[in-house]
Amino acid sequence: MAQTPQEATPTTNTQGNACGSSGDARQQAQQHPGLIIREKEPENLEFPFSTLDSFITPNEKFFIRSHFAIPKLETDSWRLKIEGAVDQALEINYDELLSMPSRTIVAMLECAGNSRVFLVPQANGTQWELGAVGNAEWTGVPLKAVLERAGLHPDAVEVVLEGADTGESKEEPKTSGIIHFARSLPLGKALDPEVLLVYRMNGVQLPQFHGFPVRAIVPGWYSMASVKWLTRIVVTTRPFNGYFQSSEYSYWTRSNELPTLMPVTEIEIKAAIARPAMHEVVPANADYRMHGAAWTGESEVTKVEVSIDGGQTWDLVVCQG
Ligand SMILES: Nc1nc2c(c(=O)[nH]1)N[C@H]1C(S)=C(S)[C@@H](COP(=O)(O)O)O[C@H]1N2
Ligand SMILES: [Mo]
Repeated sequence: MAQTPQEATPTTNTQGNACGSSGDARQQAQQHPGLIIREKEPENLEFPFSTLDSFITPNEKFFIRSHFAIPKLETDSWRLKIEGAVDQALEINYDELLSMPSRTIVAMLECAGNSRVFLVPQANGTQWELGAVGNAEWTGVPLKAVLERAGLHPDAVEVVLEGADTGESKEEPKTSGIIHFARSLPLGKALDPEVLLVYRMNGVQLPQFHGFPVRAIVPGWYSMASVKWLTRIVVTTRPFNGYFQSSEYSYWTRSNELPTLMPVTEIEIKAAIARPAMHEVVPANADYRMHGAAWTGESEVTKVEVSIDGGQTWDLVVCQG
């Protein structure tokens, strides 16, 4: 995530809407004092984007997006199953995963629903402002290495990543009972050496809310692809059309004049201003340093411009990172 220089004294305000509510909410605010609560059960918490002051987002400020209750897993009993169209189904334990060659990369996560609150007309779903996004350093084992260990069948087409978390939607679109969170990757993406099975985030053990003990990180894709609390990998010979890539995180398009439902994948180019924050009053006739961030999915940001006259003229922004 490229970002512009920061202001000297960034604010460290906002506990969001946590103030003055129930004991639960207070406990929540204490547990995540740096985040804005969007939903309490399950925890959906937003990074206050106006406090952006570093290229890497610290763990305690990293947004949390969960569909179901957070599963409580332990390293001792954790197993990762690899099955489906493979030569040898595998079950890997935590120590085995950690003993495999690892990689450390910086990758950003952005929720596909980030900035939803600004949509006109209003859209259903969590009303994220700018902060369902973050940048972290991740350490883990390439998914590719685990798939190669299992041996892919020649007719394999996709790799489904399944989380240990389960739940049910009783409202439309319903889920036909209890389901796991799961998403698939086409084989080409699954074999990208930067797609990792991650157990460390910003130099510490992966925090529970971010998928402890192991999650996938799929750089360049909206972060519904980065499955947390990963416990099962299924290699399929047909495209998967699970709930989280058909009823959710998908869009209608046309191919050969036929309407087709496509899963959401690559992150779109975007720039966001951290300061001035929304509704912030900027002093007249004084210097003011604006800052923010710009990012893309699988390409590079080459330049960022800013306009302070409603788009009539544009100035180049200094980028770092
Ligand atoms: N198992 C599981 N993985 C998941 C989710 C989930 O609900 N369950 N949410 C996804 C979505 S929509 C997002 S935006 C990211 C958020 O990751 P974070 O909470 O670490 O920021 O996790 C993804 N992985
Ligand atoms: Mo998301």
